[in-house]
Amino acid sequence: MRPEDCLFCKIARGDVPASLCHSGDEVVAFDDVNPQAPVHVLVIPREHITSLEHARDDHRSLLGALLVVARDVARTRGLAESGYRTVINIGDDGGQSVPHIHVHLLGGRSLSWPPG
Ligand code: DGP
Repeated sequence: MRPEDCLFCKIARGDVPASLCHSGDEVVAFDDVNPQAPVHVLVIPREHITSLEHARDDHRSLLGALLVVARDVARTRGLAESGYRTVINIGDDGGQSVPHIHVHLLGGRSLSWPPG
């Protein structure tokens, strides 16, 4: 998919509205439109990477940055003590529906395990 056609690239560029909670040089975070928990934030790179499976070895630092932003948003939303979950869905069996890598940050309630 071309970045011009990608929904999350459009959100990162500001072409599609979203409730942003982080907007950095490399990483953007925003509330999920269909929240599965009281806090449900998506953390994405500005660079279009289709999925973790499409990430290159030299994306190592950027992939780490996604988790650091997720942690910081979790702290800002008051989840540090209660706990939270980060999830990356990959491909069809992983349940990925938007082909732009994203970390789900979920919290604010007790989350069951294992996932379905
Ligand atoms: P996944 O299934 O892992 O690819 O998660 C995609 C998530 O993206 C899903 O939880 C719903 C969310 N989502 C889809 N479209 C939009 C949108 O236009 N805006 C926002 N904020 N979230 C979206």
